[in-house]
Amino acid sequence: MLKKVLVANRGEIAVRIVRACQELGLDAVAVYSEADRMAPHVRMAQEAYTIGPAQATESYLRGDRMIEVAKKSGADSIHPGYGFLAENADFAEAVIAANLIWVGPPPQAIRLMGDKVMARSIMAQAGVPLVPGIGKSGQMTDAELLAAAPQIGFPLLVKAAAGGGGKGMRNVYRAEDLPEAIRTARREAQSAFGDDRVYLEKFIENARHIEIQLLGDEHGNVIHLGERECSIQRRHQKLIEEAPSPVVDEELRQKMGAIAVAAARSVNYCSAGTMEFVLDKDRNFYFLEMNTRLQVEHPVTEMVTGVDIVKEMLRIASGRKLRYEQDDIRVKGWAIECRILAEDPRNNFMPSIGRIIGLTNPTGPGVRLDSGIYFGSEVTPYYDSMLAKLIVLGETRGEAILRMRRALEEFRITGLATTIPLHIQLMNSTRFQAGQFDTGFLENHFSFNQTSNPASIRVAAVAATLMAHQRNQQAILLHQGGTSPWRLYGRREALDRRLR
Ligand code: MV4
Repeated sequence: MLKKVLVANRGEIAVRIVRACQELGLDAVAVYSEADRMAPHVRMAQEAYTIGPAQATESYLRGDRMIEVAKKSGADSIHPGYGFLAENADFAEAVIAANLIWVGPPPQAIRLMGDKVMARSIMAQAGVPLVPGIGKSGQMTDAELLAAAPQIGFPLLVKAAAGGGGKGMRNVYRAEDLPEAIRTARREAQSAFGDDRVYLEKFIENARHIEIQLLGDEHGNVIHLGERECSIQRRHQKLIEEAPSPVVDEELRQKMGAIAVAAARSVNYCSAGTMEFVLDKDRNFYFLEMNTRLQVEHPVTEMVTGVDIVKEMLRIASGRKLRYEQDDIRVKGWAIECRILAEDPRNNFMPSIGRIIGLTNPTGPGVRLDSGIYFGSEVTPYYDSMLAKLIVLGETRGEAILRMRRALEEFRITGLATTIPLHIQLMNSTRFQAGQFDTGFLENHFSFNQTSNPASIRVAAVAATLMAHQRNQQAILLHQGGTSPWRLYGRREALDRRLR
């Protein structure tokens, strides 16, 4: 078994990995940038080492420093978490070359799946249904792409071969717009990935985004842990995930799961991985891409299956066999995750930065909080805006929604704007409650309305009444008239803003 794991990450996921190490009796080594000296992952690990300035390129993206610290600290392994170095095949190879254990999939699997055109052809070989499309591993010229487009038909998507997660993606509804879309997609892909290869896919409109969690060991065993529904997102940033999906029944789950498992086996996949699919209105599913890492939303799967995915990754990296066979896996209950972001839903999701000057964390039955913040912590612009993930488990989807709403109302973060009010409104929305949404829901069918929280409206009404009374008293004392309704309205607005 591993003995000492370097956690090459920060924030909530670093905390999550340290916790898994602790439960397995492993020592955890934290690394931190100058902005993260006091961070929770630093305090929770057995040892911590500074790795450089706040900018990620000078710290959390420095693979050489990670390996250096692993050697210096006597760690035998590195867990990359998600983001940063997690899907960097060169880094994974360097870790292995340094005689350390890489807690993740084989570097070659990362490399193959990182090339989305390659991933398509491997999946096709394994019998996975693909969105109709066109692309080859080498460079395709603009002329070849334009010639292929009519076979696919419109609308279609121009996607970057080196992309993923929607980066460098362009929708095209008319043939005459294709040349320009190819040019901009190439330009974007070149600057983001240093690779301007693009390919075309039929655009499945009003789709749902469903993904299958996989686990494989080094002995050829691969299982799936069912699906996650990830359709509630904004600009390819997921905001809410749930497991199971309201539109996937046991039959479809087994069908998608079996296909995902067969595909993973065909590439000797091991560790944790996820196959992403789009599901169309008729519940046909098509492969999108494979993520060769632990995902942000893994907790919802943990909650409904009881499998600790991070501990399982650490065991698998130690060469152990999977502790589960497919028949051991049952989906029980309903889990929902809200990503709590330091972004202002009232102000076009502008990032909010500052110090957390008040913090009440939600607790109670069925509530899990994976958080990277603490009272007094500074939220800086250096890293992504996710502060915490609030996860609930209910017996039914209805119970999970009510529980999430309750937990969101308990959750008080003062000092910066967060997405908590937006999440409360989503939990109250009838479309969400009915499970009637697709990937366009948040941007097309939902508008954030800041006065939707009944509790704070009541608080504001009481406060405004008290204030009006006080002002009247003052007015009487000063022999002035009553408070102007306009002033009262302004005060109420200001109070409302302060309270929320
Ligand atoms: C698609 C698609 C529909 N048709 N591909 C987005 C992220 C990346 N993993 C691939 N994505 C998609 N690829 C085809 N052929 C729908 C998505 C998609 C999406 C598209 C527009 C707006 C929001 C979206 C959310 C999830 C997935």
